[in-house]
Amino acid sequence: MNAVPIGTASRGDVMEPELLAIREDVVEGNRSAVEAAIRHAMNEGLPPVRILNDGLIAAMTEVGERFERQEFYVPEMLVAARAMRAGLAILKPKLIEGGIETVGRVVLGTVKGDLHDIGKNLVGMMLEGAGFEIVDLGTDVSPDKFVAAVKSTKVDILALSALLTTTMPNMKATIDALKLAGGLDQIKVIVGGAPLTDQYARQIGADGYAPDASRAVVMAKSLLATSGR
Ligand code: B1M
Repeated sequence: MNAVPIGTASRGDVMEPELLAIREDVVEGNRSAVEAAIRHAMNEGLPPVRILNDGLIAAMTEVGERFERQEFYVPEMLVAARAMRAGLAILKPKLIEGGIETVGRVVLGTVKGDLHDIGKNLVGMMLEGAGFEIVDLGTDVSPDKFVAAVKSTKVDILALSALLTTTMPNMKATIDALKLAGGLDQIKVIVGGAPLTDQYARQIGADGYAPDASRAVVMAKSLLATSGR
């Protein structure tokens, strides 16, 4: 592999040019270039998790920073997000490779009022890769819709995502609705999303919090283990 030291990853490693190209193409919202760059990085043998973390996710962090500095507006965020999703679609089979046996069923969604779904989709992919069966309700999901979904089928985990401080309270509303519905105490609730903290998760009555998709898998597995599954 051609690892030219033209950049540095957050952990101080040498940043491969393939990853820098992915970042640049996502930030520019150049979908076809992102697709080509992902394929190239995979062909060069870069691990899918590095392509994800140091390429795609790093690019979206940069997009968010530009938005904060008012160098980017919603349309730029949107095209960058579309480019990232196109790249993720190519990476997905590699990320979920190895998941064979169903270890539990997860109902997943982004809470009401919130349209962000890239992180949620990643969580779904990683859980799928770990052997979970995923029922993805999408974005802007009301508490009632979550409750209806967990009632209609046997569910082990309810996984809620929120990216906005204004929609975080809808996680609590969903957990409250679940409690109110009754008879669903065996369902473990995991929450996550950039503005969340472990403390907030505990405050709203969630069973677990995960800061990223891989730790969502660890959390989901440990909750099932402690519930005796
Ligand atoms: Co939005 N947006 N956005 N946006 N957007 C943020 C979140 C923001 C931080 C940008 C900023 O100001 N720096 C800011 C929120 C501020 C706040 O509330 N704290 C913001 C804003 C303000 C808005 C609007 C209000 C803008 C406007 O209209 N004025 C608007 C709201 C629309 C709505 O939802 N009602 C809006 C719209 C949009 C787009 C539609 C343009 C687009 C979303 C496209 C899409 O998702 N399909 C968008 C984008 C792309 C972003 C940023 C730039 C990137 C988000 C992203 O995809 N990150 C974002 C800035 C940022 O986060 N850097 C921003 C990559 C993704 C992999 O990370 O989603 O954090 P993330 O997921 C991670 C973890 O959080 C975690 O694991 C994931 C993978 O490791 N995780 C979980 C997530 N869910 C989890 C669940 C779990 C466990 C872990 O368990 C269940």
